Amino acid sequence: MDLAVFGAAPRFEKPQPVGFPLVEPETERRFHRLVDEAFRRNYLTNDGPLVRRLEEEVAARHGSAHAIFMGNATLAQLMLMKALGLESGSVLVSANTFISTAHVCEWSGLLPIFADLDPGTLNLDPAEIIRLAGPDAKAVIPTHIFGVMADMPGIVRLARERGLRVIVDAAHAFDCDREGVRPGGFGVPEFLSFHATKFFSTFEGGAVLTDDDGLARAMRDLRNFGFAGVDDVRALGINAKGSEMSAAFGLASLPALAGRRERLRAVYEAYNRELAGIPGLRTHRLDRFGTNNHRYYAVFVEAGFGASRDAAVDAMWRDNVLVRRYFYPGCHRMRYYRERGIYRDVRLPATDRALGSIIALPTSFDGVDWTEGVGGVVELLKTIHERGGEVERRYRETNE
Ligand code: T4K
Repeated sequence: MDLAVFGAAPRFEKPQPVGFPLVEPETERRFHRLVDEAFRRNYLTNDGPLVRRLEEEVAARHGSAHAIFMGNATLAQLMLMKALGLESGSVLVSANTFISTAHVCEWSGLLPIFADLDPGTLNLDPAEIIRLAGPDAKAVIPTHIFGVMADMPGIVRLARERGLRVIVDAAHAFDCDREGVRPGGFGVPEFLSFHATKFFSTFEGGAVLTDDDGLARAMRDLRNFGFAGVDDVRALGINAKGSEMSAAFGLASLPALAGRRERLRAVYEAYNRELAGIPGLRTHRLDRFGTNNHRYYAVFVEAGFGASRDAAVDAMWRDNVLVRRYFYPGCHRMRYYRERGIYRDVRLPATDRALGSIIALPTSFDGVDWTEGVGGVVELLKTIHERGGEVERRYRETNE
């Protein structure tokens, strides 16, 4: 096959993003029924019955006492940090995470200290707690990247020894587990994201999972301006509520999750099988320590592939496969942080190595079925490898 980078027609007619929203026809029909119900009830937001039902379902699925639904995961993290009284000092954050994880620390008045990753999981390396936790450290925030859960037993033990709080970015980890333990099950609060492109979505949305009744209560007040009751404000809250429409979409999606899991697992296995023989392309294992929702799929472009990672990414975009380099270049190298003196000398070699070679591939496809989608992506990667020298030259010519 020829490549679009050499003038051929794109392999896919429609752009294929890594995270195309998952909306089955039956999900859409259920959503409309729930929205009709909400209109008839004339109750659209502020802790309504659909939000409450969603919270019960999400908590039960994860074996947590509470799920507190919010406008998105960023706000969920912010409310959680506020409820825990984290307002000054520093906090250890994995550099390999979405930028919001670090930004929320700054919004909360804490200084993020960026930690290196464990190459096997791409998650915060627990040994970094020993290296980086200074006297003003208050907390550590690991992220379960691509649903592979962090070494929670190791992290919780080291953090407790140093008097640090642990809160967890479980944005990718809905329905995932580590040796049977789900997010929220390690004795520390975790927050989920229900963004449109996630395994489970409420358009925008997120939730904190916790077994702590007091913490749950505090977050419910904080998300609603700090109201503890009618005309009774007891905390500096904000508006972090999720609406009944968002909850309706979540509830409508729940019955479809078993089917999604099956389909995404089939995609994961097909990629593993078909990419195995391509030299210089290493696949990221998602289910070594537990089950995964397989919403993400990642490969590493290494020596022997023939083209660089960025040349491969450029070629794939031209063929309408909108692969991403999640979470390149790492929070520590984002301009906002990098240009400040305190971050200039941060060295995280394992993070730089992983994020310099990673490509996240689509796991759902627009306008083609998944077998054809996976087949097309694999064919593209094979061709880019076979014509690696030319792909690299063309990339350099067009980017000089
Ligand atoms: N922690 C972690 C580890 C996270 O990954 C995230 C969010 C958070 C915390 C914070 O969660 P929230 O506060 O958002 O609940 C997207 C999402 O905006 C972000 O929510 C998500 N992580 C992140 C991994 O992905 P971008 O900048 O990559 O999104 P964008 O707009 O480039 O979209 C990705 C692709 O999906 C595009 O090719 C377009 C396509 N797309 C997107 C949407 C929204 C569609 O085809 N349809 C759509 O409706 O951040």
